[in-house]
Amino acid sequence: MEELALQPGACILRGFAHALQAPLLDEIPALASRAAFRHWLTPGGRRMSVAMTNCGKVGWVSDRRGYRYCEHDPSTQQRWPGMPELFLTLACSAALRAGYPDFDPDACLVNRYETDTKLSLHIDQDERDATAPIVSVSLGASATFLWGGLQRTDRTRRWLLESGDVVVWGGPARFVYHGVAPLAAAHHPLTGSRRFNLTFRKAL
Ligand code: MD3
Ligand code: FE
Repeated sequence: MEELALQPGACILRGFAHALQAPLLDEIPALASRAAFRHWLTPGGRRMSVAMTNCGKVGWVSDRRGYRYCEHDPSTQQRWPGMPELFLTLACSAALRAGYPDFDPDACLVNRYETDTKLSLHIDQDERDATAPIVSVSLGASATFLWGGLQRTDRTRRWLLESGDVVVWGGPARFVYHGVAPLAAAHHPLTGSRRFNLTFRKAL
């Protein structure tokens, strides 16, 4: 397995989840049947093109009031589905491999991309514990990941993320601007034209 240091604190574990692609994807329909994918509104009132759901103790939500983590799904008032054991094991083993032996994620954001779906440049700053890393797992169609600097205006580099790639971001890389370029039309044997991304966070 190839391990690439993007910058201090960030590394790509290429193919780290290669053998788990199908079992990880198999968990998603059961999660989505309890907490459906939806397009959140940004605080500015725009509908996000990425469809999202969550599992774990808390889930990331967005509406006109802002971004935050909630224990309940606002569309059903139910708790989010629990994090599947396989998700947790994978996230913790990737974090360990990247130098974070004590990762204890309580939130997993599940992102779904279709052709042309994008995620604009942003930083993840709604989590309480800035010392915990974020672990991201790419599944299905490949995407061009945009990775910038600590300022929104810093130049961005592009990186192709393929199914089974895992990225761990922490330390000095924790608050870098990042995003995803519009998804190209593609065909993946397990997901068709779709891409899924799991991001594991310590939110509380
Ligand atoms: C760098 N997701 O959910 S994963 C997100 O592919 C998000 O769905 C993208 O950005 C996706 O917030 C990118 C890679 C990633 C995730 C979190 C990060 C990179 C990060 C947090 C800090 C720095
Ligand atoms: Fe992000």
